[in-house]
Amino acid sequence: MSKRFYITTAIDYVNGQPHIGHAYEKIISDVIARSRRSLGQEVFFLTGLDEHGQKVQQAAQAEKKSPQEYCDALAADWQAFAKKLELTNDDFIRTTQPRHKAFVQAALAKLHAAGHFYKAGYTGYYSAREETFLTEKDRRPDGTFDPAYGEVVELKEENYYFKLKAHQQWLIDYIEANPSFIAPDYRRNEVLGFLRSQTLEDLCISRPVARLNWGIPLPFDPDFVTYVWFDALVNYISAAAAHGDPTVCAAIGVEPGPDQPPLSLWPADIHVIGKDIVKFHAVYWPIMLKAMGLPLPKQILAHGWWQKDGARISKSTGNVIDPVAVIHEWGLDAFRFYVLRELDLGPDGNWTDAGFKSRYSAELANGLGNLVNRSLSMLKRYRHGVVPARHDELAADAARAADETRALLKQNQLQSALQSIWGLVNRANQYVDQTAPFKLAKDPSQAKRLDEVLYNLAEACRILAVLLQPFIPGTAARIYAQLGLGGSPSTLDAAAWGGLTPGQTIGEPAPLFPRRDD
Ligand code: ME8
Repeated sequence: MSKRFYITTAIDYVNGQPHIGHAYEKIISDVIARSRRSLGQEVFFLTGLDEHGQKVQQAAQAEKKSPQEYCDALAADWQAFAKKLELTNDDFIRTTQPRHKAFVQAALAKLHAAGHFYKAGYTGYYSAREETFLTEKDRRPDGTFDPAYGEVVELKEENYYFKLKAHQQWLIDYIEANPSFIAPDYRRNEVLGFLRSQTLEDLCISRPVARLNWGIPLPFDPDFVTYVWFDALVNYISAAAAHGDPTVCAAIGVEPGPDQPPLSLWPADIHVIGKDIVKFHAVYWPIMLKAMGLPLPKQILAHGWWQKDGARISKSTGNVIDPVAVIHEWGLDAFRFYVLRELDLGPDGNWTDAGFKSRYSAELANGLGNLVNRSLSMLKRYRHGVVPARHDELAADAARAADETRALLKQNQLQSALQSIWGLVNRANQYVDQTAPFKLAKDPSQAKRLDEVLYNLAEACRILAVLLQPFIPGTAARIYAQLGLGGSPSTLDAAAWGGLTPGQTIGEPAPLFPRRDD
């Protein structure tokens, strides 16, 4: 049983509709998953929903629904959204599924039996919005708490705590010894800075049922439910167990799920998450895994946050971007392309409608779209759509783009890979202008030269489809269809020059990204 490349996303809270930030994270993860498949790896891509906790309970109450009814209705929308984005996820986990709940309880029972928890009283401050306890240290200089915490109330209650302190030095050593564990580097440095300067507080892993009952009951004390983050993080391994992962099943002592043959998934290769939840993934999660006797994921990859017109996206100020509306108006691939091309993996991004239209027009309509359309239309017009004899004038340019793309995809450098691919788009468009096939067509003595140019252009289009497949798979399939090739490109190996067979007839050229005046 060979281990699959296992990639996960954050699981989203089901307390509203998906927004650009959710879409972005899932698209990045999908591109990485598709890239790995195109590099020949077996992949398992997991995404899903975080359905427990106070936020969800409150949102359900506001709609006068039971939390489960509320989650079921929204989960259908979110799953439809994943389809709309054409995500190639292999599973979709919901933390209210029996398979997940039973696993969380098994993990809690194991940790409890091994003495990792203790019960203690607490008096202090609590933010319901962030589902987190606050201390005096969290106050701002003027004595108030950040408005992001919402209403902060004073609480006095007993809870179960997970001993974190004892693992602090081990975690520092681990992060230092494994520089690629947290990416990008500046996030790793933030985590190290935090761990070196502050003593870890033990993590409260329960909530009293009297205050919050929408959660997974602690298996060893029915008066408590599991803290939503403890429940949520475990999704990465409960899903692995559900598919029979032997490492996870053995560590927690659960029966493997029904998959035959069972899948080997853990440790995850990449957890893709947003910058706001790095502490949960790079501090709490590694310690939880260590306590459970499991290896750590290979990488926590933290992306930045989108803003709109330079301001935080917020429903109350109205500066939201509805991904479904953008996709409806411009098409899925225009949306996927923009978020991947505009924002490198790490820093924050700024969505502007003008920026979106400008990339659509320059890079998609006038760049890629124009190249494919004029190349194939000329082949149709001048050669009845029959591919001429092989010629290698653009072969070196195509090989460079393919080599660069391959190397960049291995490092999850998605934006740079697109830049490299557009190097070939621009080169091929320039080649059309330099060779002027429309002029060659008027001169019968130039027939051989015209054949050469048309082959180079059609083959460059084919290679672009191969390279673009992980990013804009629908467009890649359309280019293939217009070239008269079946299906869609599957592996990057197909980017070798000369794949187009002379004598073969192409399909019907049609604009990929129609020019828009608005
Ligand atoms: O944090 N730009 O869920 P969530 C980019 N359930 N990314 C954004 C964003 C923005 N404007 N807003 C949110 C949770 N995100 C937990 C995760 S994982 C075990 C549990 C990202 O719905 C955010 O950074 O609040 C996170 O990675 C993801 O969307 C889900 O956020």
